[in-house]
Amino acid sequence: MKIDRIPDTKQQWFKEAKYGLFIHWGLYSLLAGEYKGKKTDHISEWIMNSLGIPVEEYEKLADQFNPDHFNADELVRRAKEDWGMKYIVFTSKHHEGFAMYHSQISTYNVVDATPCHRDIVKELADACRKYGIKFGLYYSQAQDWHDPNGYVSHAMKTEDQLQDDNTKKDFQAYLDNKVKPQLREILTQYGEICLIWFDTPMGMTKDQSQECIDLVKSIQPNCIISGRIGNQLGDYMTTGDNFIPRLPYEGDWEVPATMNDTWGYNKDDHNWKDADSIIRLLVKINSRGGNYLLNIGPKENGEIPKESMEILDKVGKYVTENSEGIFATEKMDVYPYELDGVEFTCKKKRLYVHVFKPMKRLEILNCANHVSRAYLLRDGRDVSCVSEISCEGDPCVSIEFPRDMRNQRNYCVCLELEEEKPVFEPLRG
Ligand code: FHN
Repeated sequence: MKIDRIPDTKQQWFKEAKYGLFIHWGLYSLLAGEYKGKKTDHISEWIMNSLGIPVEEYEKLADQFNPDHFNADELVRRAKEDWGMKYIVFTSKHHEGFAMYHSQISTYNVVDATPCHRDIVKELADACRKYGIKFGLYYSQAQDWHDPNGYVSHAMKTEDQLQDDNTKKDFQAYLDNKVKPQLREILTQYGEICLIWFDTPMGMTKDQSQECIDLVKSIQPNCIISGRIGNQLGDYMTTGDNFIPRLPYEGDWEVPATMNDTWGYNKDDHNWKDADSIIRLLVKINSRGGNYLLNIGPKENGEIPKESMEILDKVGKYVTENSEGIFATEKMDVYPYELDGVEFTCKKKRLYVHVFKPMKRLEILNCANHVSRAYLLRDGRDVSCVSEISCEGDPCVSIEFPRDMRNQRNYCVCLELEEEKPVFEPLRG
């Protein structure tokens, strides 16, 4: 499909944000990937769909939702102060159709249908305001497995069956009677909402996507619309899950990503990425101009899995120590090359060299810049760096890493450039 416009959020905060926290939490978290002895092999928040749990049975899960370990204030504080994140996106309603806030449209919500009677969106919104971090909401606008007219995707079924199921529905009625009123609620009850993270547009027409956008903007004009509103109408491009675009991308974009293989909590998913890989992914995405929205899936009691906390703590250390080389960086014009153990970011007259493996020396071939000063972002210590012509006759910037850093990984060197931006020239050969 041809892309005929460059998505632009027109929101400076999003362009500078680079790193955010996604939270998938709902009734599916109670099941943690297993229902009546059957385990799902699909992402756990899809368990209702993938194990074919009837609506009347699934609804009853609400009776058990009582997350006495959930502490929105502490979670948000950690996201902001320890993990260095700039925005949070929370699932106000996922495909299961259950509202994690106090909705007047349907009693199938966390305040009216559960014993805890807590408005989770409000708790998070208040904490975000307190700590000064942007707050956005995920809302599943097309799929709703609880509403008779919401779309259902059957991952296990054939395309024909899928068409059949959904074409019998009055999707417009669902849009008018549930989606739009609920969007109005989440946009009027919780103060500023920085973005609505729409998802899986499925068969939505262009007009239907536009109706949702118009409604959002009529209430909060600065609220950003995710790419998954469909029909290429989003304010930014949302990549595939865990997918980094292979080609340079001009507009604003974001990669939604997991730390293991699921979004909602799954007690059997132990396939955690290590913190080093996540740090590298973050910087790689930032280098190419994108934001990294990294997910956690709280347990039924609200506890955050300790594996995700450990990863976020380690990544947070890198992010806070090297924040200058991450936040508000600009897209690199070129991806110099796939260098083993190194990524680059840049900002105005600075090139940041992120080092992810032990190194003595680095030759940045093709780089024709003149470096006036090089130093470690971590502590401001000077690093030896020269701009030269390599013995083959090509432009090159060479860095000698300080002796005590040569066995270390995960640090960043800032190169102050005489030129306005990084200049990479083809090798002359
Ligand atoms: O189906 C959803 C999935 O559950 C999850 O919310 C992800 C996050 O990007 N979005 C959809 C799949 O792409």
